[in-house]
Amino acid sequence: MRSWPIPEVPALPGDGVPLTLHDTADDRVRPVEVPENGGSGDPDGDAEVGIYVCGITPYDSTHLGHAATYVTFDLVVRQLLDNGHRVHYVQNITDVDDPLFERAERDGVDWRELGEGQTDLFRSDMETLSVIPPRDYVGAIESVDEVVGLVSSLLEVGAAYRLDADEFPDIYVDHTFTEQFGYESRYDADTMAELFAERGGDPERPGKRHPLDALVWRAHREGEPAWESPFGPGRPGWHVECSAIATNRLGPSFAIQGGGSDLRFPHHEFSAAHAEAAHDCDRMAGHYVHTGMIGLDGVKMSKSLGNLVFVSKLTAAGHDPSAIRLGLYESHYREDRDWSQDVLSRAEQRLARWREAAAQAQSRPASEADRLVADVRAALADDLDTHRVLGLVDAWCEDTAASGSVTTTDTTTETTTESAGARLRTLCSALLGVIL
Ligand code: 5CA
Ligand code: ZN
Repeated sequence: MRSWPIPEVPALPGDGVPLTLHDTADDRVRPVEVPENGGSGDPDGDAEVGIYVCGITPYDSTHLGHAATYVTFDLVVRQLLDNGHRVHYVQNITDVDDPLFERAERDGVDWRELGEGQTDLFRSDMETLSVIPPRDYVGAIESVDEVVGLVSSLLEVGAAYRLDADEFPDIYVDHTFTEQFGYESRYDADTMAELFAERGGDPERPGKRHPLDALVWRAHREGEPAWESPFGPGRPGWHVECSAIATNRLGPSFAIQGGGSDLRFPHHEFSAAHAEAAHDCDRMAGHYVHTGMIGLDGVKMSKSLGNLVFVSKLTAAGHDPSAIRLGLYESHYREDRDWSQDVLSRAEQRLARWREAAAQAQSRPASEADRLVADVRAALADDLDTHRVLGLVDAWCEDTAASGSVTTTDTTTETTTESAGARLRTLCSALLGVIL
């Protein structure tokens, strides 16, 4: 599926700082594993850093929670590019799923049209926010064959089984097939059982080997879309969609699997387990990275409460996309955090101050920004510490404002294309996606 245009990402002089990120599975911050020749431009593609981020289910897009998650992984991509790595970024669109059908039914629209329209809106919001697009942007509809292939492999190795006795011969995966099941989320059995039931699982379904086994192929029901397969007409389960799309493009194991913390369990646990069972590998992703949930004025932003703030509404009202980014950078990406009018106002004031400082520093040598560039790189490399980044740039801008009236005696700066102001703009654009 087409994604959206690539924003301009200027090259920042100097050396990048290797990225460390928190991994949910190990519960610690550690270096992102990069293939040995990751920066060598090896044309066979082996040397790329593989990233898979779970994409939207296309309705109610793009709210600030979605934006926060995709902007976070955009920082990851920018940071890896700054280190000279080649990145293979893959993202899906869950354009076949129950919540989408339910919303289409409620609104009296066709589910395909709803999905396409909302995916279009998402693309334009990502473009507005200067988010670097995935190289592969893949819908569930267009990857049904891939899921069929993976389900076939799961049946072949004996990990999957069908409910033969049932009216609907759905296919499930025995979650005990891989010994490492549970390593990704690290939840105990009770928590897993609770979250599985809460987040789309069907523990009570008769005929399953274990309550926790997850559906990978849902046999056709009247009124539901279906595709042909060797195991009869039906449609893909949710978790296996991401296993198939990710591993078919990035291989059985790759650097980063990302998404919001609501996907820590069951979604990422099962996506990994299905892939590991089919490919006989120990660990699908080197890092499982999860963003905190965005709330609105103290209440979790949720589709059911309808307390959603949409990117497109904010930008239509004249709010600058760079201010939206700065608002999201106020707190650490792993924290559950609030969006509010105050956050946006503070971000708009900050953006204005940074722009003013960039203009004032136009007549100063670029070397005056060297320290700032190094410090910002280090803060981002430290598990994306955007809060620290804002403090660093704020302080630099304050210093610039305080000494703004002093005119430089260095006449060469007048003719240099790179001034401290230009360097600040390059820094913000390249690493933060913020346009000054
Ligand atoms: N299609 C699936 C993933 S395969 C899905 O979860 N879709 S979604 O539309 O519900 O969410 C898209 C992404 O935004 C997911 O990574 C999800 O974790 C993240 N997300 C959803 N709500 C929030 C929120 N309030 N705050 C932060 N991230 C959120
Ligand atoms: Zn997913």
